[in-house]
Amino acid sequence: MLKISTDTKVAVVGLGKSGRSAIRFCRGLGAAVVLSESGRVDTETAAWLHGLGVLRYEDGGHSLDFLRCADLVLVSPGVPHYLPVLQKLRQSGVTVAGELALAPAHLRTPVIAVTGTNGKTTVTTLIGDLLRAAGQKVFVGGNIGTPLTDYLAGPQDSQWLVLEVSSFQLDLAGEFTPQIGVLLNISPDHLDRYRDLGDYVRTKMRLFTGQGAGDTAIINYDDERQQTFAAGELNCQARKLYFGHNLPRLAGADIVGRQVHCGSASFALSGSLARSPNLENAAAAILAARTAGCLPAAIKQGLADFQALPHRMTLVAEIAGVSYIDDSKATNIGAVAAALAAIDGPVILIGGGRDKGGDYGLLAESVRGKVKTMLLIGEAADRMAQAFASLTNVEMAASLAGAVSRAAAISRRGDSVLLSPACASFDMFTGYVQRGEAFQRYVAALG
Ligand code: UMA
Repeated sequence: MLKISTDTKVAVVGLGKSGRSAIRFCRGLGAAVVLSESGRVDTETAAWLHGLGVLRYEDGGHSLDFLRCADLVLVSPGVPHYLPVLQKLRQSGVTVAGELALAPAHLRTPVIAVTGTNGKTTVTTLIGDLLRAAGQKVFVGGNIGTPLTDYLAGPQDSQWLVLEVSSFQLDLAGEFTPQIGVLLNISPDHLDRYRDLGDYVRTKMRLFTGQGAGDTAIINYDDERQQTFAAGELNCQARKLYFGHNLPRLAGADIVGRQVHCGSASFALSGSLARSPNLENAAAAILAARTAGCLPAAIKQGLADFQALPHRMTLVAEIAGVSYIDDSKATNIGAVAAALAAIDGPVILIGGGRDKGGDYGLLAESVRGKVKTMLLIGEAADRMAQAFASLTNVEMAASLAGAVSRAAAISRRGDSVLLSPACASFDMFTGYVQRGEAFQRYVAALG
């Protein structure tokens, strides 16, 4: 078990949110800490490091000589775990881990961990809301934006820790084991980081592998990949519960129309939770909350109060009978397929951005007959144009602003203009939030 003490020499790799939090946590326990960062450390940051007692750092890259003085190399999620320097460190006996690996020794609160390709943030937030509605004290964190080590460094006074967990975090999770693990769905994503889809699927299933008989694995019954894995390779002792449609004699949350039946209780969903994929997300969250002991009445209250998160199928405006929808969070193919399935009527789709190595061909059936024009922006535009030119009318746009004004010019009453990019945003924006906000501004300017 990975335990930090005053005797531990830690090298933190990457100085983003996770790295900064890890430094605070390790220094708080009196460990000797150094930092390795691929970017530049400016004078203000150097002063911050110095103030925390981090007396040595390297920037502009990661070197073996610098890192091998550590007992533990603590790697930020955005740093690929297969970097040659990390592999060499492992070979020479240095422990290389991510923040989740610190949980077994340092965490005193039970964990509900949520992973999946899409819907993680919504489900993590919703589970937090449902537990709070049931009067529980909850800390919500992880990939959602507050690193686990922030919680570890504090009083740990919550009854439950609800963690959004990314595949990047699972790559180096060590013996991390949640009491309740929720796997929402798996579709191709991050194939610029994983060898192939199988590699990505195995990483996601890692959530369950250490679980014991007292733990619960919540699995998507409708997801064939999970079914196959659960029936075969998944070797865990946990109780398995399922969410999905028409569960045959399986314990879990059964979705029938807009209702979720869970044991003897039924939950009627409304608003944004009543439509796919949020319907499935809500079923997973209800099941997790019931497993954590929440009573149906409290769950119903939490569901009724839930506010949909921004940039996920958000209706921005209706102008001249055309709906403008911001789905900037759709950074992969599965999310775009779900978005298109949720819209009735013709769609003008704005897509593109930084390519993540996915197979756009998987969207062929979703696009055919539904997308009347595709407006492409960013680095992936050429690759996407090749994939879709035979299926729909494809046009290139120099910017998101240009794509919005072109969409307004060609749209007709009853159409939807959908920003659902299938790509990361980092070629043109700081993140999906900035991209979605820009879309909303351009749409407002049309009005
Ligand atoms: N860096 C290196 N070496 C490298 C690569 C990066 O030193 O080889 C440095 C960068 O220069 C930068 C730092 O590492 O200074 C960035 O670290 P990071 O990318 O791990 O980012 P953090 O700010 O620590 O944020 C991370 C998660 N980021 C990623 O997984 C890419 C955040 O998830 C998470 O909210 C945060 O920890 C708190 O837990 C974001 C994300 O995009 C939202 N996640 C992906 C997703 O949801 O698809 C997985």
